[in-house]
Amino acid sequence: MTAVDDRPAGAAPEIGRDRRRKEDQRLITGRTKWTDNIVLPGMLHLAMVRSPVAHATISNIDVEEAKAASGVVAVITGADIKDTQGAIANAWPLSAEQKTPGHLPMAVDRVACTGEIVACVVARSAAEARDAAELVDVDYDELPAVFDAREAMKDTVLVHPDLGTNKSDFWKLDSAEAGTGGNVDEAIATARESGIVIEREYRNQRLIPAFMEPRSTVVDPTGEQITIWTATQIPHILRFLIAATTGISEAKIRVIAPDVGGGFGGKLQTTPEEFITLAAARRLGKPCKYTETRSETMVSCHHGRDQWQKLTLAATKDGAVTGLKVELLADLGAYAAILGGGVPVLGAWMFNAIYKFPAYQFNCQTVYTNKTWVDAYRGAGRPEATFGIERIMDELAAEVGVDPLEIREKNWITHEEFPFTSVAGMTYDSGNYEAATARAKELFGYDGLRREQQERRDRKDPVQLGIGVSTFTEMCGLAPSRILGALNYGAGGWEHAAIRMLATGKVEVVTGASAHGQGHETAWSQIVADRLGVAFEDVEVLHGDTLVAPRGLDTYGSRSLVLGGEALVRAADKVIEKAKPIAAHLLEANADDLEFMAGRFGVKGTDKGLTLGEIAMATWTSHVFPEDIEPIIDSEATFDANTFSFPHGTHLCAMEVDTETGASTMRAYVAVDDIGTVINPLIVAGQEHGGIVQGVAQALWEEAVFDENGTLVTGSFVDYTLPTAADTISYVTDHTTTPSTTNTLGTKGVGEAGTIASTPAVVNAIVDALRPMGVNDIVMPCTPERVWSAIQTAGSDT
Ligand code: MCN
Repeated sequence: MTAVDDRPAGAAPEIGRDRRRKEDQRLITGRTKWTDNIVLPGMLHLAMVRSPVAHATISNIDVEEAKAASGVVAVITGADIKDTQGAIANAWPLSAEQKTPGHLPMAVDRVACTGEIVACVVARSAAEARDAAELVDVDYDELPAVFDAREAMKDTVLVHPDLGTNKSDFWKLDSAEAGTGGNVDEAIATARESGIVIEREYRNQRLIPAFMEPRSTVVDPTGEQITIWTATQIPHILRFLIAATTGISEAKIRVIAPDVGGGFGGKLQTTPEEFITLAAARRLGKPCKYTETRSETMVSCHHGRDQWQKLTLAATKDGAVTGLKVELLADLGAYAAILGGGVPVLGAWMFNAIYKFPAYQFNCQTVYTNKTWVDAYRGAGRPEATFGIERIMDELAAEVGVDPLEIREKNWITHEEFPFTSVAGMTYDSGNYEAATARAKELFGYDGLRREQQERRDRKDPVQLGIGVSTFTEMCGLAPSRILGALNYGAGGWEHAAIRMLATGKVEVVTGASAHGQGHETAWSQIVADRLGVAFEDVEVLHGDTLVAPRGLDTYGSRSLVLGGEALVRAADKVIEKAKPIAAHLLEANADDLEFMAGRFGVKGTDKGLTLGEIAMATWTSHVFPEDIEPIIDSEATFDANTFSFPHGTHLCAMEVDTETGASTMRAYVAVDDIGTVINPLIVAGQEHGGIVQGVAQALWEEAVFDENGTLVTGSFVDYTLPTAADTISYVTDHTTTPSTTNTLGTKGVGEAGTIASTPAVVNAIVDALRPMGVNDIVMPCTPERVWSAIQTAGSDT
């Protein structure tokens, strides 16, 4: 972790400076408005009644006993709010043919997974609501259910009988058909004859987002506007989808995301709970609050990943890849969530990763099962793809008998080849994989660790050392509207910023991004401070309230800096542009004789000048301006990029694996990411460390497990192994800098990089440790039991 820069306030430049986050004081002390802290006069509380069964029709709901319970004001069933509750929208169907089941926030007559809401109790206190929820008596007529995606493909048991199939959609990208490369089947056939073909099946297990603050919603239906406070990543998109599915005028809805305690994709959703709280508040005419318990989060927040991957890699005998075929089966769970099938399809442009494969085919089948629905979880589609390709590249290296880094170098796009259009048809603007890898090797002490590995092998040390390599690139800055439009996505990909110059010289920045832990207030202040030449401390950043920041598309897909940051730069430039004629007028100078430096317009060749603050004050006071000058210098800008930004990096991991017990311990982890210009290295380090641990957790610990009845076995932190600080080591992070050409700051996103790269780095390290024993795969999470079993199986095979 970098040291904190304690240069004096106002010292330029701000960009590239380690700034402690402005928002940390209130976040860490909890002295802020989390949604659950909001208390309104006469506010009522909701508790949800959730289905304990995975698939059933509801024959009766008896609410009488609950209604009579202490403090209860109402018990609401799906039938009561059938026409007013809105709907959970799927904004990203893969194609017009996608089979999408209707998804009401509260089930009316059938449930398709455990945890689905069938009724809610509204009471004067949360405790009374919860107690009474136990008294709601629901008769479920159980239906057959299917929990395994491969089994669901057979359509023997239907998740949604009305759809007639469990198959949601199929999506294909073929380089020969797209004209971006050769025919993959031919490449595989040729390799079978004279080269190498590696076929592998990988499982990307289901994960559960585990943010610190459980989801919570408060709705105040009184007054002209309905106000909704909610712990969400997407206040703007939520407002739009509530309006679109309930018929309430968008102008009558104000959504506020107060400080939000993490999301990791889990709050990139329009949740049933939000819609139900809204419906209850409107029905009763009173403010209503709902805050979930952690167990409810586990079963009802959408889950992530859950893919079965089949990869076929064709190569020459010396390891030059000639083709890659990917066949994905993605488990959507019971419903198509907001991004739903769109998430696995992002893999179409990611499986080819940093490599120049001559032929490529990506096939993605999405399928419904009777489990919690699946959607974006940090990295969304890109970690899954990176896992598959980085695992199989290691297998190729083993087959050829060379170092895993050598096989990557043989196949990657060289620095001179940028800009490079990949075999998947995506043009990467910039990158330098050689530089990032060289730096990672140096920090890691690669050659020394390889020597130690050999020594341990030679002396048959029961604790073997494995070295895991993972290179990656990702497409972030989700996403250019033109690309999203081509992919059937139901929203644009621009971002908005406004800058208000206040009379006192302070600067108010309004951003459409909606941070929930990423430190935008700090980074945005740094950008504005540099661009306008004002003090970092004088910039206030407002966000997450559709009344204050009416334009925005929120925070996900590591989009906020590359899009929102660039919008901010453009708004700042407009402020300067608007201020110039005012400065000329006030200074009685010709505008052409003015130069803007460090926040001040100076008349060239004189010491006369005015700061932006002084100009803002002049626009506030009764100064009279000529008619052709608008007496205000506030500005706004919207930015929509031409393409994604493509961060990349090389992650190296050393794992010590006890071959007698199967226990794996991390010894070292180095991440060198190239994210272009770094605005705040301290924030970036935090993003990388947090991201890496999430990926490591997928490799080693986390997995959502359902039993044969569709009950979530890992429904609490007792069974779902979320790592703590005690389970991690301190990762070494560093950067190389190849500026992005997609925005003037030259930045690329970092919010997901660590998660994308780290999972294969860890698994590759464990497999690398055990490869001499005949192990070439371990299913995630690589628990000691699984590692031990893999060793035993390999031993009995040889
Ligand atoms: N940054 C920087 N220089 C760069 C790139 C980024 O200084 N070259 C800074 C940015 O200014 C910003 C932060 O790093 O403060 C992350 O920026 P960016 O990569 O644009 O990502 P977003 O702000 O759009 O955040 C989304 C991303 C995602 S998709 C998930 S998931 C995620 C993540 O951010 N969830 C998080 N990081 C998280 N961090 C916290 N604490 N909590 C979450 O829920």
